[in-house]
Amino acid sequence: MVVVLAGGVGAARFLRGLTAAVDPAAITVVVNVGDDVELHGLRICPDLDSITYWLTDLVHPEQQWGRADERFTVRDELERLGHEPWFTLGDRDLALHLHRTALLREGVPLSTVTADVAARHGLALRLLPASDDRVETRIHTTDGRDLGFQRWWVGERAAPDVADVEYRGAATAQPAPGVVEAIERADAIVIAPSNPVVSIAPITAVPGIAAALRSTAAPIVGISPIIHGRVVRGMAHRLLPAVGTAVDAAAVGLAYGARRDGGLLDGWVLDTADADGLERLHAAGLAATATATLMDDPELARRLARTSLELVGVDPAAAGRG
Ligand code: FO1
Repeated sequence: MVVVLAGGVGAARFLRGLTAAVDPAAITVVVNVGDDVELHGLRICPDLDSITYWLTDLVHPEQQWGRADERFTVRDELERLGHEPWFTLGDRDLALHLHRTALLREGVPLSTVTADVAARHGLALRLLPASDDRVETRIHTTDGRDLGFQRWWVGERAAPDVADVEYRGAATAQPAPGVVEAIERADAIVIAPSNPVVSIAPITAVPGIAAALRSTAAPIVGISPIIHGRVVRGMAHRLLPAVGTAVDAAAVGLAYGARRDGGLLDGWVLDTADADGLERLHAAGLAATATATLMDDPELARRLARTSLELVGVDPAAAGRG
């Protein structure tokens, strides 16, 4: 069984490759909930939804979030009712938020709601939110404001400089049911090429998850979300400096750290453009390789998934039987 720690879009592309290399029934994805936002009384889970829409070919292909073939009649009416449309919710997407929020209001845990939605979309792999508790990524800006992640990223286009990032609620959050067991039983754990600061860190900030990652016998391999000093998508370059990490593929791997030094990783995968970083990674006790990490097509993503598992001695076929 393969466990993947995942955020949104970068992870979804990788997962499309992983499901071609490993039986989806043997994949558990632990998904970030720090991006979640409450709007119009609805709980919106961008990372869970992006992965679901991507893997079921429902995602809006250019945006890579939200639904394709979408209409915005509700958004337009809300605007007439005085609601500023800073966060675009299409009609089809809204149906999911209404469905999820109604179940949450009845006391159904987010993990159960997620399993329900995944089943209705015919997802073969298992999606788990990192926690059923609220973990909220807050951006503290250098001009003294405390912004919800979406307000900073979407509302202000990531313009305000970042002083630091807070994962509010993480310290007391419990891993969602199944997360610790999946990590303990895994044949391999993959840190997807997601944003280290706002996608992966809110997951590992949950104490029970960090402890399970430290104690599991499964090897842990990550893929750099940075290629040649640049993010593939999103805004990690605006956040890494705020947490003291250079916008550099090897630096991110070293920031996650080698397990022998109490860090997270056994292996780190760089893009061929960053092969000069391999030496630093080996010196830190990490297995490391450089390969094509830009997942422009499913075949490249499949090869990347295989290379990542093989780097830490895991045969994708065997992992698929776990
Ligand atoms: N991103 C935007 O840049 N603008 C939006 O209006 C927007 C709306 C939105 C609605 C639902 C959803 O699931 C995602 C949405 N996103 C939007 C993307 C979102 O900010 C990102 O997917 C993640 O939170 C960052 O990875």
